[in-house]
Amino acid sequence: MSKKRIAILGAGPSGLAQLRAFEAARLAGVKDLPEIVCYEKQNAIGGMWNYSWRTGLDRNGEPVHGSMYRYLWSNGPKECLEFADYSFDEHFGEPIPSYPPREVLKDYIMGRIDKQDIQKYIRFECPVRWVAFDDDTQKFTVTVMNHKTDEQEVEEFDYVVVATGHFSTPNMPYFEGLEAFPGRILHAHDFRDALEFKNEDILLVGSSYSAEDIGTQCYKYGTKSVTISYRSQPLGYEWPEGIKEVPLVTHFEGDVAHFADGTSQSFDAIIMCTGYLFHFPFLPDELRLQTHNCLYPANLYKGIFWQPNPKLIYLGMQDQYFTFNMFDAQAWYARDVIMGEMALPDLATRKADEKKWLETYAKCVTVDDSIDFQAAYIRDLTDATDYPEFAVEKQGDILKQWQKDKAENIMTFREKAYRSTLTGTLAPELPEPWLDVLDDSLEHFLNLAFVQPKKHKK
Ligand code: FAD
Ligand code: NA0
Repeated sequence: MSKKRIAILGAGPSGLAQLRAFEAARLAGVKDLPEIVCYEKQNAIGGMWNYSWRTGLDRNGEPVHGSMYRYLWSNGPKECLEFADYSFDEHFGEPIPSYPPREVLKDYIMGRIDKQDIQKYIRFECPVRWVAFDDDTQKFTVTVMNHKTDEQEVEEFDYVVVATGHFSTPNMPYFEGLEAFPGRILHAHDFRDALEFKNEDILLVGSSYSAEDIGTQCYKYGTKSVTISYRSQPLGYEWPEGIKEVPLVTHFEGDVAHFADGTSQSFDAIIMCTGYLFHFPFLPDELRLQTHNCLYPANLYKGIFWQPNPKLIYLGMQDQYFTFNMFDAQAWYARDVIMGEMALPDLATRKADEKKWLETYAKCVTVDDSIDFQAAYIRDLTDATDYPEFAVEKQGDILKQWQKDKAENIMTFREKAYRSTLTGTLAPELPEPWLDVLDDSLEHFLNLAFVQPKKHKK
Protein backbone atom coordinates (compact mmCIF):
# COMPACT_ATOMS: atom_id res chain seq x y z
CA MET A 1 0.00 0.00 0.00
CA SER A 2 1.36 3.46 -0.85
CA LYS A 3 2.21 5.83 1.98
CA LYS A 4 -0.34 8.38 3.12
CA ARG A 5 0.54 11.87 1.90
CA ILE A 6 -0.02 14.96 4.05
CA ALA A 7 0.12 18.58 2.88
CA ILE A 8 0.75 21.19 5.56
CA LEU A 9 -0.08 24.71 4.40
CA GLY A 10 2.11 27.24 6.23
CA ALA A 11 5.29 26.94 8.30
CA GLY A 12 4.39 29.29 11.14
CA PRO A 13 4.11 28.05 14.72
CA SER A 14 1.03 25.92 13.85
CA GLY A 15 2.53 24.26 10.76
CA LEU A 16 5.80 23.72 12.61
CA ALA A 17 3.88 22.12 15.48
CA GLN A 18 2.43 19.61 12.99
CA LEU A 19 5.89 18.82 11.64
CA ARG A 20 7.22 18.46 15.17
CA ALA A 21 4.38 16.10 16.13
CA PHE A 22 5.38 13.68 13.35
CA GLU A 23 9.04 14.13 14.25
CA ALA A 24 8.25 13.20 17.85
CA ALA A 25 6.57 10.00 16.60
CA ARG A 26 9.63 9.18 14.52
CA LEU A 27 11.90 9.72 17.50
CA ALA A 28 9.63 7.46 19.54
CA GLY A 29 10.35 4.68 17.04
CA VAL A 30 7.24 4.85 14.86
CA LYS A 31 8.30 3.53 11.46
CA ASP A 32 5.42 3.94 9.07
CA LEU A 33 5.21 7.73 8.96
CA PRO A 34 3.28 9.46 6.20
CA GLU A 35 5.00 11.46 3.51
CA ILE A 36 4.82 15.15 4.39
CA VAL A 37 5.09 18.25 2.23
CA CYS A 38 4.83 21.68 3.86
CA TYR A 39 4.17 24.59 1.53
CA GLU A 40 5.26 28.01 2.76
CA LYS A 41 4.63 31.30 1.01
CA GLN A 42 7.58 33.09 2.63
CA ASN A 43 11.25 32.18 2.23
CA ALA A 44 11.67 31.24 5.90
CA ILE A 45 9.91 29.47 8.75
CA GLY A 46 8.37 31.22 11.75
CA GLY A 47 5.17 32.67 10.27
CA MET A 48 4.11 35.86 12.00
CA TRP A 49 7.32 35.84 14.07
CA ASN A 50 9.39 36.24 10.92
CA TYR A 51 9.59 40.07 10.82
CA SER A 52 9.34 41.65 7.40
CA TRP A 53 10.11 45.28 6.63
CA ARG A 54 7.95 44.89 3.57
CA THR A 55 4.33 45.97 3.36
CA GLY A 56 1.85 45.36 0.56
CA LEU A 57 3.32 42.75 -1.75
CA ASP A 58 6.42 40.60 -1.27
CA ARG A 59 9.15 40.16 -3.87
CA ASN A 60 7.04 37.55 -5.65
CA GLY A 61 3.99 39.80 -5.79
CA GLU A 62 2.23 37.84 -3.01
CA PRO A 63 0.47 39.67 -0.16
CA VAL A 64 2.95 40.19 2.70
CA HIS A 65 1.95 37.89 5.55
CA GLY A 66 3.65 39.65 8.46
CA SER A 67 1.74 41.97 10.80
CA MET A 68 4.50 42.22 13.37
CA TYR A 69 6.48 45.37 13.87
CA ARG A 70 9.84 46.50 15.20
CA TYR A 71 10.16 46.73 18.99
CA LEU A 72 7.28 44.27 19.55
CA TRP A 73 7.48 42.44 22.86
CA SER A 74 5.35 39.47 23.82
CA ASN A 75 2.02 40.70 25.15
CA GLY A 76 1.52 37.63 27.36
CA PRO A 77 3.84 35.82 29.78
CA LYS A 78 6.11 33.31 28.06
CA GLU A 79 5.25 30.83 30.83
CA CYS A 80 1.82 30.41 29.20
CA LEU A 81 3.08 29.50 25.75
CA GLU A 82 6.01 27.27 26.67
CA PHE A 83 6.31 24.07 24.57
CA ALA A 84 5.78 21.13 26.92
CA ASP A 85 8.65 19.26 25.23
CA TYR A 86 11.11 22.16 25.03
CA SER A 87 11.42 24.65 27.88
CA PHE A 88 12.81 28.18 27.79
CA ASP A 89 15.50 27.06 30.24
CA GLU A 90 16.57 24.31 27.86
CA HIS A 91 16.80 26.73 24.96
CA PHE A 92 18.49 29.70 26.64
CA GLY A 93 20.50 27.79 29.23
CA GLU A 94 19.50 30.31 31.92
CA PRO A 95 16.27 31.93 33.08
CA ILE A 96 15.04 34.92 31.09
CA PRO A 97 12.31 37.45 31.95
CA SER A 98 8.66 36.65 31.35
CA TYR A 99 8.00 39.07 28.47
CA PRO A 100 10.64 38.66 25.75
CA PRO A 101 10.82 40.77 22.59
CA ARG A 102 9.84 39.23 19.26
CA GLU A 103 13.36 38.22 18.19
CA VAL A 104 13.87 36.31 21.43
CA LEU A 105 10.61 34.40 21.10
CA LYS A 106 11.39 33.65 17.48
CA ASP A 107 14.77 32.27 18.52
CA TYR A 108 12.98 29.96 20.95
CA ILE A 109 10.57 28.71 18.27
CA MET A 110 13.48 28.12 15.88
CA GLY A 111 15.55 26.34 18.49
CA ARG A 112 13.16 23.44 18.66
CA ILE A 113 13.00 23.22 14.90
CA ASP A 114 16.71 23.41 14.06
CA LYS A 115 17.42 20.51 16.40
CA GLN A 116 15.01 18.28 14.60
CA ASP A 117 16.13 19.17 11.10
CA ILE A 118 12.62 19.27 9.76
CA GLN A 119 13.23 22.03 7.26
CA LYS A 120 13.69 19.32 4.63
CA TYR A 121 9.94 18.90 4.42
CA ILE A 122 9.29 22.55 3.63
CA ARG A 123 8.99 24.03 0.16
CA PHE A 124 9.60 27.77 0.48
CA GLU A 125 8.19 30.53 -1.71
CA CYS A 126 5.34 28.19 -2.61
CA PRO A 127 2.01 29.92 -1.95
CA VAL A 128 -0.93 27.54 -2.17
CA ARG A 129 -3.25 28.58 -4.96
CA TRP A 130 -6.06 26.03 -4.77
CA VAL A 131 -7.20 22.93 -2.89
CA ALA A 132 -9.86 20.59 -4.28
CA PHE A 133 -11.27 17.31 -2.96
CA ASP A 134 -12.34 14.42 -5.19
CA ASP A 135 -15.16 12.37 -3.67
CA ASP A 136 -14.36 9.38 -5.90
CA THR A 137 -10.66 9.08 -5.11
CA GLN A 138 -11.04 10.59 -1.62
CA LYS A 139 -7.93 12.66 -2.30
CA PHE A 140 -7.09 16.35 -2.27
CA THR A 141 -5.40 18.06 -5.17
CA VAL A 142 -3.19 20.95 -4.04
CA THR A 143 -2.02 23.51 -6.57
CA VAL A 144 0.86 25.79 -5.60
CA MET A 145 2.88 28.47 -7.36
CA ASN A 146 6.54 27.61 -6.96
CA HIS A 147 8.23 30.98 -7.28
CA LYS A 148 11.67 29.37 -7.19
CA THR A 149 11.04 27.45 -10.41
CA ASP A 150 8.38 29.85 -11.72
CA GLU A 151 6.10 26.88 -12.33
CA GLN A 152 2.80 25.73 -10.90
CA GLU A 153 2.90 22.38 -9.12
CA VAL A 154 -0.03 20.06 -8.59
CA GLU A 155 0.13 17.14 -6.17
CA GLU A 156 -2.30 14.74 -4.53
CA PHE A 157 -2.70 14.25 -0.80
CA ASP A 158 -4.79 12.19 1.61
CA TYR A 159 -4.94 14.93 4.26
CA VAL A 160 -4.54 18.71 4.14
CA VAL A 161 -3.58 20.70 7.24
CA VAL A 162 -4.43 24.40 6.94
CA ALA A 163 -2.02 26.36 9.14
CA THR A 164 -2.00 29.69 7.34
CA GLY A 165 -2.88 31.89 10.35
CA HIS A 166 -5.66 34.44 10.68
CA PHE A 167 -4.01 37.72 11.67
CA SER A 168 -2.79 38.76 8.24
CA THR A 169 -5.65 40.06 6.11
CA PRO A 170 -6.74 43.48 7.40
CA ASN A 171 -10.31 44.29 8.32
CA MET A 172 -10.33 47.86 7.04
CA PRO A 173 -13.44 49.92 7.88
CA TYR A 174 -14.57 53.06 6.07
CA PHE A 175 -15.55 56.34 7.71
CA GLU A 176 -16.98 59.28 5.79
CA GLY A 177 -14.32 61.78 4.79
CA LEU A 178 -11.36 59.36 4.91
CA GLU A 179 -10.65 59.97 1.23
CA ALA A 180 -9.82 63.61 1.98
CA PHE A 181 -7.68 62.98 5.08
CA PRO A 182 -4.31 64.56 4.28
CA GLY A 183 -2.10 62.29 6.41
CA ARG A 184 -1.17 58.64 6.39
CA ILE A 185 -3.96 56.04 6.80
CA LEU A 186 -2.86 52.49 7.47
CA HIS A 187 -3.98 49.26 9.06
CA ALA A 188 -2.09 47.72 12.00
CA HIS A 189 -1.02 44.99 9.53
CA ASP A 190 1.18 47.59 7.79
CA PHE A 191 2.51 49.27 10.96
CA ARG A 192 6.25 48.67 11.15
CA ASP A 193 8.10 51.35 13.12
CA ALA A 194 6.78 53.64 15.86
CA LEU A 195 9.50 56.18 15.09
CA GLU A 196 7.61 57.05 11.91
CA PHE A 197 5.04 58.75 14.16
CA LYS A 198 7.44 60.56 16.50
CA ASN A 199 6.08 64.00 17.48
CA GLU A 200 2.78 63.30 15.71
CA ASP A 201 -0.82 63.22 16.92
CA ILE A 202 -2.16 59.82 15.95
CA LEU A 203 -5.61 58.26 15.99
CA LEU A 204 -6.01 54.53 16.55
CA VAL A 205 -9.40 53.01 15.74
CA GLY A 206 -10.24 49.77 17.64
CA SER A 207 -9.85 48.75 21.25
CA SER A 208 -8.14 45.41 21.44
CA TYR A 209 -4.56 44.09 21.55
CA SER A 210 -3.29 45.96 18.48
CA ALA A 211 -4.64 49.32 19.67
CA GLU A 212 -3.30 48.84 23.17
CA ASP A 213 0.13 47.69 22.03
CA ILE A 214 0.67 50.06 19.11
CA GLY A 215 -0.61 52.90 21.30
CA THR A 216 1.76 52.19 24.19
CA GLN A 217 4.63 51.54 21.83
CA CYS A 218 4.14 54.82 19.97
CA TYR A 219 4.06 56.59 23.34
CA LYS A 220 7.31 54.83 24.26
CA TYR A 221 9.04 56.02 21.07
CA GLY A 222 7.99 59.65 21.26
CA THR A 223 4.62 60.12 19.57
CA LYS A 224 3.11 63.46 20.66
CA SER A 225 -0.34 62.08 21.45
CA VAL A 226 -2.27 58.84 21.03
CA THR A 227 -6.07 58.82 20.81
CA ILE A 228 -7.80 55.44 20.85
CA SER A 229 -11.32 55.38 19.41
CA TYR A 230 -13.50 52.46 20.53
CA ARG A 231 -16.66 51.01 19.02
CA SER A 232 -18.05 48.81 21.81
CA GLN A 233 -15.90 49.15 24.89
CA PRO A 234 -12.91 51.26 25.88
CA LEU A 235 -9.81 49.38 26.94
CA GLY A 236 -10.28 51.17 30.23
CA TYR A 237 -6.68 51.35 31.47
CA GLU A 238 -5.30 54.22 33.48
CA TRP A 239 -3.36 55.87 30.67
CA PRO A 240 -0.41 58.18 31.13
CA GLU A 241 -0.75 61.76 29.93
CA GLY A 242 -0.51 61.63 26.16
CA ILE A 243 -2.82 58.63 25.67
CA LYS A 244 -6.60 58.86 25.86
CA GLU A 245 -9.69 56.96 24.78
CA VAL A 246 -12.70 58.41 22.98
CA PRO A 247 -15.90 56.88 21.52
CA LEU A 248 -16.11 55.84 17.89
CA VAL A 249 -15.16 58.26 15.15
CA THR A 250 -18.23 59.28 13.13
CA HIS A 251 -16.58 61.08 10.21
CA PHE A 252 -13.60 63.14 9.10
CA GLU A 253 -13.38 66.67 7.77
CA GLY A 254 -9.90 67.24 6.40
CA ASP A 255 -7.50 66.24 9.16
CA VAL A 256 -10.20 66.58 11.84
CA ALA A 257 -11.88 63.48 13.29
CA HIS A 258 -15.34 63.84 14.81
CA PHE A 259 -16.35 61.43 17.56
CA ALA A 260 -19.69 60.08 18.76
CA ASP A 261 -19.56 62.18 21.95
CA GLY A 262 -19.49 65.40 19.88
CA THR A 263 -15.77 66.09 20.41
CA SER A 264 -13.28 66.52 17.57
CA GLN A 265 -9.53 66.74 17.05
CA SER A 266 -7.05 67.01 14.22
CA PHE A 267 -4.57 64.22 13.55
CA ASP A 268 -1.42 63.59 11.55
CA ALA A 269 -2.06 59.87 10.95
CA ILE A 270 -4.69 57.17 11.42
CA ILE A 271 -3.94 53.55 12.28
CA MET A 272 -6.86 51.14 11.97
CA CYS A 273 -6.44 48.58 14.73
CA THR A 274 -9.63 46.92 13.63
CA GLY A 275 -8.63 43.27 13.53
CA TYR A 276 -8.31 40.72 10.76
CA LEU A 277 -10.41 38.69 8.33
CA PHE A 278 -10.32 34.92 8.00
CA HIS A 279 -9.14 34.65 4.44
CA PHE A 280 -8.61 31.40 2.57
CA PRO A 281 -8.54 32.35 -1.11
CA PHE A 282 -7.22 28.87 -1.93
CA LEU A 283 -10.28 26.99 -0.63
CA PRO A 284 -13.64 26.31 -2.34
CA ASP A 285 -16.78 27.11 -0.35
CA GLU A 286 -17.38 23.49 0.68
CA LEU A 287 -13.99 23.34 2.43
CA ARG A 288 -13.69 26.93 3.64
CA LEU A 289 -13.91 27.83 7.32
CA GLN A 290 -16.09 30.91 7.70
CA THR A 291 -15.78 32.49 11.10
CA HIS A 292 -14.57 35.47 13.09
CA ASN A 293 -11.94 35.80 15.83
CA CYS A 294 -13.38 33.65 18.65
CA LEU A 295 -12.43 30.83 21.00
CA TYR A 296 -14.47 28.10 19.28
CA PRO A 297 -15.09 28.53 15.54
CA ALA A 298 -18.15 26.55 14.44
CA ASN A 299 -17.92 23.57 12.09
CA LEU A 300 -14.69 22.17 13.51
CA TYR A 301 -14.64 18.95 15.56
CA LYS A 302 -12.27 19.40 18.51
CA GLY A 303 -11.54 22.84 17.05
CA ILE A 304 -9.48 21.05 14.38
CA PHE A 305 -11.36 18.77 11.94
CA TRP A 306 -13.60 20.24 9.26
CA GLN A 307 -16.94 18.65 10.14
CA PRO A 308 -18.18 17.95 6.58
CA ASN A 309 -14.81 16.39 5.63
CA PRO A 310 -12.47 15.70 8.58
CA LYS A 311 -9.54 14.89 6.31
CA LEU A 312 -9.27 18.66 6.12
CA ILE A 313 -7.61 19.89 9.29
CA TYR A 314 -7.36 23.44 10.60
CA LEU A 315 -4.75 24.45 13.20
CA GLY A 316 -4.59 27.64 15.22
CA MET A 317 -7.89 29.11 14.05
CA GLN A 318 -9.00 30.11 17.55
CA ASP A 319 -8.54 33.47 19.23
CA GLN A 320 -5.56 32.91 21.45
CA TYR A 321 -4.89 33.18 25.15
CA PHE A 322 -2.67 30.14 24.77
CA THR A 323 -0.66 29.91 21.57
CA PHE A 324 2.31 27.62 20.89
CA ASN A 325 1.27 24.94 23.39
CA MET A 326 -2.30 24.98 22.05
CA PHE A 327 -1.00 24.51 18.49
CA ASP A 328 1.07 21.57 19.75
CA ALA A 329 -1.96 20.03 21.48
CA GLN A 330 -3.93 20.30 18.22
CA ALA A 331 -1.08 18.99 16.08
CA TRP A 332 -0.49 15.91 18.26
CA TYR A 333 -4.21 15.09 18.14
CA ALA A 334 -4.33 15.57 14.37
CA ARG A 335 -1.23 13.39 13.95
CA ASP A 336 -2.80 10.50 15.88
CA VAL A 337 -5.96 10.68 13.80
CA ILE A 338 -4.00 10.83 10.55
CA MET A 339 -1.90 7.84 11.60
CA GLY A 340 -4.94 5.82 12.59
CA GLU A 341 -4.03 5.76 16.28
CA MET A 342 -7.35 7.40 17.03
CA ALA A 343 -10.57 6.92 15.11
CA LEU A 344 -12.92 9.85 14.62
CA PRO A 345 -16.55 9.24 15.62
CA ASP A 346 -19.39 9.60 13.10
CA LEU A 347 -20.69 13.02 12.06
CA ALA A 348 -23.64 13.02 14.51
CA THR A 349 -21.32 12.33 17.45
CA ARG A 350 -18.83 14.91 16.24
CA LYS A 351 -21.58 17.51 15.91
CA ALA A 352 -22.88 16.69 19.41
CA ASP A 353 -19.38 17.22 20.83
CA GLU A 354 -19.05 20.55 19.01
CA LYS A 355 -22.48 21.62 20.30
CA LYS A 356 -21.44 20.87 23.87
CA TRP A 357 -18.34 23.06 23.53
CA LEU A 358 -20.26 25.87 21.83
CA GLU A 359 -22.85 25.84 24.61
CA THR A 360 -20.14 26.07 27.27
CA TYR A 361 -18.45 28.86 25.32
CA ALA A 362 -21.73 30.78 25.12
CA LYS A 363 -21.81 30.80 28.93
CA CYS A 364 -18.40 32.50 29.21
CA VAL A 365 -18.95 35.99 30.56
CA THR A 366 -15.66 37.17 32.01
CA VAL A 367 -12.12 37.01 30.69
CA ASP A 368 -11.36 34.48 33.42
CA ASP A 369 -14.19 32.28 32.06
CA SER A 370 -12.62 32.49 28.60
CA ILE A 371 -9.18 31.56 29.92
CA ASP A 372 -10.66 28.57 31.76
CA PHE A 373 -12.55 27.59 28.62
CA GLN A 374 -9.44 27.55 26.46
CA ALA A 375 -7.47 25.68 29.15
CA ALA A 376 -10.23 23.03 29.30
CA TYR A 377 -10.18 22.77 25.52
CA ILE A 378 -6.43 22.15 25.52
CA ARG A 379 -6.74 19.63 28.38
CA ASP A 380 -9.36 17.73 26.38
CA LEU A 381 -6.87 17.43 23.51
CA THR A 382 -3.75 16.56 25.49
CA ASP A 383 -5.56 13.92 27.55
CA ALA A 384 -6.03 11.94 24.36
CA THR A 385 -2.40 11.92 23.12
CA ASP A 386 1.15 11.41 24.35
CA TYR A 387 1.93 15.15 24.26
CA PRO A 388 3.96 15.70 27.45
CA GLU A 389 1.85 16.63 30.46
CA PHE A 390 1.83 20.34 31.27
CA ALA A 391 -0.13 22.21 33.90
CA VAL A 392 -2.42 24.11 31.56
CA GLU A 393 -4.82 25.09 34.37
CA LYS A 394 -1.95 26.61 36.35
CA GLN A 395 -0.89 28.47 33.24
CA GLY A 396 -4.48 29.71 33.09
CA ASP A 397 -3.99 31.11 36.60
CA ILE A 398 -0.92 32.98 35.34
CA LEU A 399 -3.00 34.42 32.50
CA LYS A 400 -5.58 35.61 35.04
CA GLN A 401 -2.80 37.28 37.02
CA TRP A 402 -1.54 38.81 33.76
CA GLN A 403 -4.96 40.44 33.32
CA LYS A 404 -4.72 41.89 36.82
CA ASP A 405 -1.16 43.12 36.25
CA LYS A 406 -2.23 44.88 33.06
CA ALA A 407 -5.19 46.47 34.82
CA GLU A 408 -2.88 47.67 37.59
CA ASN A 409 -0.50 49.36 35.16
CA ILE A 410 -0.57 48.90 31.40
CA MET A 411 2.80 50.66 31.05
CA THR A 412 4.73 48.42 33.48
CA PHE A 413 3.09 44.97 33.37
CA ARG A 414 5.98 43.62 31.29
CA GLU A 415 8.26 44.07 34.29
CA LYS A 416 6.46 41.28 36.19
CA ALA A 417 7.89 37.78 36.53
CA TYR A 418 6.18 34.39 36.68
CA ARG A 419 7.17 30.83 37.47
CA SER A 420 7.42 28.22 34.72
CA THR A 421 4.98 25.36 35.31
CA LEU A 422 7.38 23.13 33.39
CA THR A 423 10.69 23.71 35.12
CA GLY A 424 9.63 25.50 38.30
CA THR A 425 12.00 28.34 37.39
CA LEU A 426 10.96 31.80 38.52
CA ALA A 427 11.77 34.26 35.75
CA PRO A 428 14.11 37.12 36.60
CA GLU A 429 12.48 40.54 36.68
CA LEU A 430 13.22 42.95 33.88
CA PRO A 431 16.02 44.98 35.46
CA GLU A 432 14.97 48.28 33.82
CA PRO A 433 11.54 49.79 33.20
CA TRP A 434 10.11 48.45 29.93
CA LEU A 435 9.54 52.04 28.83
CA ASP A 436 13.30 52.67 29.00
CA VAL A 437 14.41 49.60 27.04
CA LEU A 438 14.44 50.97 23.50
CA ASP A 439 16.79 48.36 22.01
CA ASP A 440 14.76 45.18 21.62
CA SER A 441 17.47 43.06 19.96
CA LEU A 442 18.05 39.54 21.23
CA GLU A 443 21.58 40.30 22.31
CA HIS A 444 20.65 43.44 24.23
CA PHE A 445 17.74 41.69 25.93
CA LEU A 446 19.78 38.69 27.03
CA ASN A 447 22.46 40.99 28.44
CA LEU A 448 19.83 43.04 30.22
CA ALA A 449 18.49 39.94 31.83
CA PHE A 450 21.99 39.00 32.93
CA VAL A 451 21.88 35.87 30.81
CA GLN A 452 25.24 35.50 29.13
CA PRO A 453 24.83 35.33 25.33
CA LYS A 454 27.74 32.87 25.15
CA LYS A 455 25.61 30.35 27.02
CA HIS A 456 22.76 30.95 24.68
CA LYS A 457 22.14 27.86 22.52
CA LYS A 458 21.65 28.39 18.81
P1 FAD B 1 1.15 32.42 11.39
O1 FAD B 1 2.22 32.68 12.36
O2 FAD B 1 0.40 33.57 10.84
O3 FAD B 1 1.79 31.55 10.19
C1 FAD B 1 1.07 31.20 9.04
C2 FAD B 1 2.05 30.83 7.94
O4 FAD B 1 1.31 30.43 6.77
C3 FAD B 1 2.95 31.98 7.50
O5 FAD B 1 4.29 31.57 7.49
C4 FAD B 1 2.45 32.33 6.09
O6 FAD B 1 3.47 32.83 5.25
C5 FAD B 1 1.92 31.01 5.61
N1 FAD B 1 0.91 31.13 4.56
C6 FAD B 1 -0.17 31.95 4.54
N2 FAD B 1 -0.86 31.78 3.42
C7 FAD B 1 -0.22 30.82 2.70
C8 FAD B 1 -0.46 30.20 1.45
N3 FAD B 1 -1.52 30.52 0.68
N4 FAD B 1 0.41 29.26 1.02
C9 FAD B 1 1.49 28.91 1.79
N5 FAD B 1 1.75 29.46 2.97
C10 FAD B 1 0.90 30.41 3.43
N6 FAD B 1 1.10 35.31 20.00
C11 FAD B 1 1.74 35.12 21.18
O7 FAD B 1 1.76 34.01 21.70
N7 FAD B 1 2.39 36.14 21.81
C12 FAD B 1 2.46 37.36 21.26
O8 FAD B 1 3.05 38.25 21.84
C13 FAD B 1 1.82 37.58 19.99
N8 FAD B 1 1.92 38.77 19.38
C14 FAD B 1 1.30 38.96 18.19
C15 FAD B 1 1.42 40.20 17.57
C16 FAD B 1 0.81 40.46 16.37
C17 FAD B 1 0.94 41.82 15.75
C18 FAD B 1 0.06 39.45 15.75
C19 FAD B 1 -0.62 39.72 14.45
C20 FAD B 1 -0.06 38.20 16.34
C21 FAD B 1 0.56 37.94 17.57
N9 FAD B 1 0.48 36.71 18.22
C22 FAD B 1 1.12 36.52 19.42
C23 FAD B 1 -0.34 35.64 17.65
C24 FAD B 1 0.38 34.87 16.51
O9 FAD B 1 -0.48 34.90 15.46
C25 FAD B 1 0.73 33.46 16.96
O10 FAD B 1 1.73 33.54 17.96
C26 FAD B 1 1.28 32.57 15.85
O11 FAD B 1 2.15 33.24 14.99
C27 FAD B 1 0.19 31.88 15.04
O12 FAD B 1 0.81 30.86 14.33
P2 FAD B 1 0.19 30.25 12.99
O13 FAD B 1 1.20 29.30 12.47
O14 FAD B 1 -1.16 29.75 13.27
O15 FAD B 1 0.02 31.47 12.00
P1 NA0 C 1 -6.25 42.87 17.12
O1 NA0 C 1 -6.34 43.86 18.20
O2 NA0 C 1 -5.58 43.27 15.85
O3 NA0 C 1 -5.52 41.58 17.70
C1 NA0 C 1 -5.30 40.47 16.86
C2 NA0 C 1 -10.76 45.33 17.29
O4 NA0 C 1 -11.21 46.10 16.18
C3 NA0 C 1 -11.90 45.30 18.29
O5 NA0 C 1 -11.66 46.24 19.30
C4 NA0 C 1 -13.11 45.70 17.45
O6 NA0 C 1 -14.10 46.37 18.18
C5 NA0 C 1 -12.46 46.69 16.52
N1 NA0 C 1 -13.21 46.92 15.28
C6 NA0 C 1 -13.49 46.03 14.30
N2 NA0 C 1 -14.18 46.61 13.32
C7 NA0 C 1 -14.34 47.91 13.69
C8 NA0 C 1 -14.97 49.01 13.09
N3 NA0 C 1 -15.60 48.91 11.92
N4 NA0 C 1 -14.95 50.19 13.74
C9 NA0 C 1 -14.34 50.30 14.94
N5 NA0 C 1 -13.73 49.29 15.57
C10 NA0 C 1 -13.73 48.10 14.94
O7 NA0 C 1 -7.68 42.33 16.67
P2 NA0 C 1 -8.94 41.88 17.57
O8 NA0 C 1 -9.73 40.98 16.72
O9 NA0 C 1 -8.52 41.39 18.89
O10 NA0 C 1 -9.77 43.24 17.83
C11 NA0 C 1 -10.35 43.97 16.79
C12 NA0 C 1 -4.26 39.53 17.45
O11 NA0 C 1 -3.00 40.11 17.37
C13 NA0 C 1 -4.49 39.17 18.91
O12 NA0 C 1 -4.54 37.78 19.02
C14 NA0 C 1 -3.30 39.69 19.65
O13 NA0 C 1 -2.82 38.79 20.60
C15 NA0 C 1 -2.30 39.88 18.56
N6 NA0 C 1 -1.48 41.05 18.87
C16 NA0 C 1 -0.48 40.91 19.76
C17 NA0 C 1 0.37 41.97 20.04
C18 NA0 C 1 1.51 41.75 20.96
O14 NA0 C 1 1.76 40.66 21.37
C19 NA0 C 1 0.16 43.19 19.45
C20 NA0 C 1 -0.89 43.32 18.57
C21 NA0 C 1 -1.71 42.25 18.26
P3 NA0 C 1 -15.38 45.64 18.82
O15 NA0 C 1 -16.41 46.68 18.79
O16 NA0 C 1 -15.70 44.47 17.95
O17 NA0 C 1 -14.93 45.26 20.20
C22 NA0 C 1 2.36 42.84 21.37
